[in-house]
Amino acid sequence: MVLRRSTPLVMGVLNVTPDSFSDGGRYADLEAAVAHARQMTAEGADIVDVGGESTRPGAGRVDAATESARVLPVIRALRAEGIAMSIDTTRAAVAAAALEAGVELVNDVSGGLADPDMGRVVAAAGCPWVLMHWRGHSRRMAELAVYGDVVKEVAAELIERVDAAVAAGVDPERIILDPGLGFAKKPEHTWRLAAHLPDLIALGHPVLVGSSRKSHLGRLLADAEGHDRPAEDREAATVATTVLSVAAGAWGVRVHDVRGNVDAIKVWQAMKAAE
Ligand code: PMM
Repeated sequence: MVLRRSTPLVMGVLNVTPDSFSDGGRYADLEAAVAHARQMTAEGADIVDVGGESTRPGAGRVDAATESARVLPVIRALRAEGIAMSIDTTRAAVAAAALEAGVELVNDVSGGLADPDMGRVVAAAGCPWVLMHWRGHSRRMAELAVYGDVVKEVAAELIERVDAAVAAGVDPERIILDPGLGFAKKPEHTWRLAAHLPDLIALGHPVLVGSSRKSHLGRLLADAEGHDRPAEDREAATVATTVLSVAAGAWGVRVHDVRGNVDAIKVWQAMKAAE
């Protein structure tokens, strides 16, 4: 995986958890997980993001042994097929085991806050590290969604995480930022961050955007009775956010349905090429 890219990166989500909010349970067994990763790769995913702990708002935690037991067999199987992978974890021990088993990037939704050892593990591996904006574990997320100016605060908190990563020995050239849409954010915060993506890109690092199927889309597309649109029915809206993100300069997008998003990026590229 190259960090300096001419085309946006597409990260395909592979949640090996029984309870993720949008695809929970579907890829919990090894065969199904491997088949889904193969399919995402065939559809154009540049990297498959393997996660063993749900970050669904309100979700409880699993222990490190359970998390490792979920992801490592999948990582080993995908490694054997030459599929590029990231590990979606906040735990240094899980990241270290996943790196050892063949992942090439650490995707840490806590931006290094959840585990003080993460910086050391990433620095030792010399791998890229996605630092996502985060204020606390899923159980407490809702009460932490309090901002004056969300864009300024997220930018400042991300810079703090970059400084901590660099202090731990991580190469700044290998740090990717992520606004953490939906994490300790109400829909209005998420929309504001999405609208101000260039302010985060201006911090000087590649920016990854995870908008796929998130609750701000469910709320936007609520039915006449006020029920949010279910997660699996937010695909067209997700694709729209992908186009808007890459047009605003995002380095990559993290998505569940790879095909539609890859198609959309191709449309945007064709337009760009014809300018
Ligand atoms: N969102 C989720 C999980 N991991 N990682 C990054 N870098 N950015 C995100 O926005 C993000 C993430 C939650 O979504 P899921 O339960 O569908 O995986």
